[in-house]
Amino acid sequence: MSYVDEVLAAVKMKNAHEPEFLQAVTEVLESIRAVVDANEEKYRKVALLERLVEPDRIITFRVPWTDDKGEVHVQRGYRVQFNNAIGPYKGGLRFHPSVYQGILKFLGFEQVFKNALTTLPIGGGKGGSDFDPHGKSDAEVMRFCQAFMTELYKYVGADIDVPAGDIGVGGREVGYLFGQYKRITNSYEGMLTGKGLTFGGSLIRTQATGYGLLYHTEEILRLNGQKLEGATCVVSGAGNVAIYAIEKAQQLGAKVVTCSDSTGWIYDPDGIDVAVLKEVKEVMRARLTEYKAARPNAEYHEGKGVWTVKCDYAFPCATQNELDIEDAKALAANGCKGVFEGANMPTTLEATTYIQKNGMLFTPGKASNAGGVATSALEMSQNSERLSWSAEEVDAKLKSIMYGIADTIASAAERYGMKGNYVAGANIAGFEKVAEAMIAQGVY
Ligand code: NDP
Ligand code: 2IT
Repeated sequence: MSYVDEVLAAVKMKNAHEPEFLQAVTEVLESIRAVVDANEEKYRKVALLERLVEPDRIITFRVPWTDDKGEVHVQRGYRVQFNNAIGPYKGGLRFHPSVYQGILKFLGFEQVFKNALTTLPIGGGKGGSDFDPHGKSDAEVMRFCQAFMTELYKYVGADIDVPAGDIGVGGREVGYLFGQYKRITNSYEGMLTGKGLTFGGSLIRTQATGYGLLYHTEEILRLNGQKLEGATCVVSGAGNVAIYAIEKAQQLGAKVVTCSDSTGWIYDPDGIDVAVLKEVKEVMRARLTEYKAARPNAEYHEGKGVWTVKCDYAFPCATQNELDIEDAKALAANGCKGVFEGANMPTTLEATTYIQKNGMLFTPGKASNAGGVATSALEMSQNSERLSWSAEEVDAKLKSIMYGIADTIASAAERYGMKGNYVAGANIAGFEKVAEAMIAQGVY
């Protein structure tokens, strides 16, 4: 049996109850087969793959918090410190009722390769809780964040592990988490990113994942003789990534006609009004029915449906496995020419294969959504030198990193005879860097 198949079989046996983690590992190991085969002896000798698929450690803890009525609730908190071969653990915190160890292991594993692709010195980690921020008051969210950090502070630090936001964790939550860390440790350090601009945050971090996704797309389209200008696009999600992806797509001359949240979706034939969307989601924290109320020409539909809308390019920006084989077929039937992942693993393995086989461009989240964590690393640099850079400077660095990632994954795929297979290109390029660092540092 090949080394990849042996390790995959063991991973499947040991993690049978974590389907998302198995999905992420399967995608990576399958696509680095050629590299592993060419270096089998070297990698086997140090059990490289076995170490790569096992997190350095997983911390889980109890998070008790009190609601506004005085009732006490208990949530689970986690931090998965996956791999620090190339820098301190780095990756977001997710607060969502679906969070369990398997989701955070998949996200932490993806983060290792994504962070390697940024070219910046950051390892991979992820954390979060099954806490649901929907419908909670600010005071409840604050008490939850304080309780969460009261345990997490023991394991994080500017040179150890630097969390940030993800689903359900934005500027408000990062602020409360940072405040509690500072209070408990009596120190002021950049141990979190996505901070407010008055206390060490970086300009452009809020926009970075969405903007970065579009810079990346621009470059991939350029390599393939296509362009965004004049294109019709569909976006899913209505959170941090989706909002700034829509904003940048429109700045680059595309028309975005959809967005969605966990209860329904919007089709706006005139193009999504980003100012209205920001008001509904960032200020009111309301449902998309409020968007429809403000834009009578738009349609609101319950449930899922974004991928049935005719488009040139599609950007899944909500959550994992939101684009399945039926959705991929609908996109193909409607003439869609490319899918660029803003979320982490939003496309199922089956849908990814279908998209690639049907001549559409496809880039995986670990490459196309890396702008968020890259800008987090720029925030860490600014914190370390106790300076802050202008928006223009950060945006220029973000753009150059995203163009660079597009070029890197394109050339890695070509090097192994898989031109245009950006999934393979991203996994190979990320893996090569992490593997070299792990081998150089000895068995641990
Ligand atoms: P937000 O919490 O800001 O927004 C998430 C959006 O997706 C919301 O519109 C939410 O709807 C919707 N959503 C979440 N879960 C589901 C679900 N199970 N079914 C349907 N819709 C859902 O998160 P982000 O925008 O930050 O994250 C979106 C994706 O991008 C995630 O996969 C995340 O891991 C990834 N990502 C985020 C980065 C960042 O910097 N924030 C960086 C790189 C990747 P509702 O409001 O109804 O819950
Ligand atoms: O998935 C991701 O890359 C993020 N949620 C951002 C992580 C970060 O540390 O900025």
